[in-house]
Amino acid sequence: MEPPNWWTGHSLNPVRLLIHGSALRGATVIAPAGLTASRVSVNSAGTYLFVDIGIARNAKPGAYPLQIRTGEGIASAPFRIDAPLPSQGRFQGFSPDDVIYLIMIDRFADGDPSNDDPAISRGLFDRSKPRYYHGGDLQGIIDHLPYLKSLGVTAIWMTPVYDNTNKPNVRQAVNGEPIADYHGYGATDYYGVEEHFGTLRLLRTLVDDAHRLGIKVIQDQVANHVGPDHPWVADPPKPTWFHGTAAQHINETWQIWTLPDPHASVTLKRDVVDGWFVDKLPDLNQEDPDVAQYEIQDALWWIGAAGFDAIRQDTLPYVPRTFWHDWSAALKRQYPKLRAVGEVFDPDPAVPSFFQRGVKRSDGIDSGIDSVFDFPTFFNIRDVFANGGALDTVSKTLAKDRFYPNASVLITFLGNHDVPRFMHEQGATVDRLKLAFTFLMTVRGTPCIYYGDEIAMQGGNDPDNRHDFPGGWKGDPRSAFEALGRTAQESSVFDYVQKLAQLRAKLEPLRRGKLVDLAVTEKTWTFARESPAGTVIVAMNNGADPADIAISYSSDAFFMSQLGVAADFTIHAGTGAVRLPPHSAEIYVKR
Ligand SMILES: [Ca+2]
Ligand SMILES: [Ca+2]
Ligand SMILES: [Ca+2]
Repeated sequence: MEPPNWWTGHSLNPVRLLIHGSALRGATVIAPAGLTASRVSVNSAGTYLFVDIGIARNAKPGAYPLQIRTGEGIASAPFRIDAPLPSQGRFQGFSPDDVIYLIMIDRFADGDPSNDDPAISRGLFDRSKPRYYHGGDLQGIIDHLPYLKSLGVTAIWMTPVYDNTNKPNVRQAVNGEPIADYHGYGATDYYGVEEHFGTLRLLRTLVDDAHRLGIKVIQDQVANHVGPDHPWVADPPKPTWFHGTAAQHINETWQIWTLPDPHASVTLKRDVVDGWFVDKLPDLNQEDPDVAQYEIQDALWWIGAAGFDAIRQDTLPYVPRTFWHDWSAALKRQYPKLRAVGEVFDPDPAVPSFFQRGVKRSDGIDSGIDSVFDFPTFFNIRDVFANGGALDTVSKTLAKDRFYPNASVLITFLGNHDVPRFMHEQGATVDRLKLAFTFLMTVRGTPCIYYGDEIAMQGGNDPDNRHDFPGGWKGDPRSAFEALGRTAQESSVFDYVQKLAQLRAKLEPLRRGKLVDLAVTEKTWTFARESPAGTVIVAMNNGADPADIAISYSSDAFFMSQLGVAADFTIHAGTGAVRLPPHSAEIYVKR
């Protein structure tokens, strides 16, 4: 029964249930008092039944079992109406006031060794294998919320909690070796919590505990595709449920730049939207209204069931924009403050900007999606700060903020679970990582920290970029969650990021101020963040030598340094000067 429950007073009513069973052909549905059943349809295999359930305005929370009748007999299907979770302190969205922290659940901390190798999915746990479960779970995150709080994190984004396959994933075997879907991106049950991670009840505890500490929780959702082992693949609820079948489908081309391209053919665009991701992941057909409604309800259900504040949508461009428009509208109708951010993996601002809400694009559609990840500046961060590229590359990308309906809400980041870690770059050093963090925490947007980057963790391509956080497992030789357990290098980066987060929290212009470029060269950059609350100036030296940087500013003023890297300075007759060590930055507050 999907969903297993719905809520009183919900904006989506009736709710369309999908019931899985056998011999359902010709079935009728009888609803108890308080509910009405209509629009019944059954697939030709008799294995799936859709029914619209209307909930009376005065219906009370409780059990409302449905009767399913055919000529062969009667079955009872459990269904529940619940009172909604109080909205106070939930469904809060996110904004540039936040600092987000991305957690790969399986790799962060093992708070409950009893779920490491559950009976139902025995054999997928092996810490020596980088593509197997390692034991990290929801309890591990709960246990380390105080660590995140102390770092200055105000929102966590966890990789998906959906139940993934209980068997080795042979279709995505690497070098002939099956893998485990420990990452969560291959749902086999859109209404279940992965048993390696915990339960729905524990998920709600995590969200509530985080909220008590002033930390929001962003759910990672995947509407584009399911895992290869989803039962729908062998037995679809409708013939049009997926784009094609496992045997016959389009292979996804990844050419998402064709979607805003005025010259791309219908076929090119269709291959992006209808293709199976990596040729393996069954692609849902959101143009079928039953699929669209199923997925909209599923999104609403997780928010309502767990009390999440926001959604991160995986593989956003691979889903029709009409769907995102309807999906966003349905979520906002029920949760007006909820926010969604989409993954649009492209270095050219012309592509991610196409997917942000606020304007009807060439296809006549406003996606409704609040924000997108800032992949263009991510690529710049690597080129410029890790590898010594010209600093004005960044300014030139920021100049393209004009493409976005609202660039101030983009999610900025210097690493995530799909790319090698910053410290893996050829030119990376701790100083350069700190400089990249300074950029992240001082430019426009909402910064997102990938777990472990705050202690300069190493790692190349997936899965090498997903090592276990040191100290997250019983028996680990040391814990980087504790100051005393960190190496000197880890402490140096952690303390610096913590300081940046404190400054960002304290200095409103760093979060909400207008970004004003003052001067940029190949090696140095100065910019201001200006808001009614004040002015902050950031100066950067990306060179290998100390740099004397002239700062032009409109009025005479005294600027105090905040990081202790360089001295204070004064603006006289429109100019001042600072001296910065190699690969360093300073933040100045106007007094
Ligand atoms: Ca565990
Ligand atoms: Ca599972
Ligand atoms: Ca698709």
